[in-house]
This record gives sequence, C-alpha cells and structure tokens, in this order.
Amino acid sequence: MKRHILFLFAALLAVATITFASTACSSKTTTASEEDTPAIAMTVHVKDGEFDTRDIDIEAGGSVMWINDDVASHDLQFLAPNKLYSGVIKPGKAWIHTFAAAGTYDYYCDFHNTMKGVVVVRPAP
Ligand SMILES: [Cu+2]
Repeated sequence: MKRHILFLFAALLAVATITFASTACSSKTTTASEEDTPAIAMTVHVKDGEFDTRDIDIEAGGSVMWINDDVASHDLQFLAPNKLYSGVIKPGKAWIHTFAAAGTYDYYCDFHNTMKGVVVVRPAP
C-alpha cells in the first residue's frame, strides 16, 4: 500500500513537471513582442492543505508558480487590487502568474478558507 502511494506521488510529480515545461514553452512562443519566458521569481508548493510559503515578495514583472503537491484540488482567489482567479489547480498541476504591477495581492483558496497567502509586488528598480 505504501509503495502504491509512493508510485502515485512520483507520477504526480512527473505530471507537474510536464505541465510546467509545456506552460513555459507556450508562453514563450505565443507572443513574440514580450520578453523571454518569464523567470519564475518564486515557487510555492501546496501540500497538506497549506501553502509552504505564505508571504511572497517579488519585483514587478516577476512570475510566481504554485505547484499542487497535494492530494486535493486547490485554487487561488485574488480580490484586490484586481480580481484574479487561478481556476481549479488539480493535484500534480501548476499555475503560473506574472505580476506586472506593484501592489499587495492577498489571496485564499476557495475550497479551504484557512489557506491564505499574500504576494507583495515591489516596483521594479
Ligand atoms: Cu485549498
């Protein structure tokens, strides 16, 4: 049984890696006018119903990647400064967002209201 769970976890990790790779690829090829594929300034892992990093601090233009390493689906709901929704992030999937404007972006998971975090985006130097 334990072996089975380990195998499942490995499979989920593989899916997350593939998802990330394809996302990075598509964002690079879709818009030629944009700069290169956004560098991931911060990676947050979602595990055991928690974000492993709650306080994220990046510069404007930076991207954050949330990887769902959990067995449950999660999402990210931002209400301010503008509404932003990640969509459902299933186990093994990841979501990347680039924060173009400086500001304080609080978010929470719609499914589990105790799951909260904040992205502080500082003006680019
Ligand atoms: Cu959740």
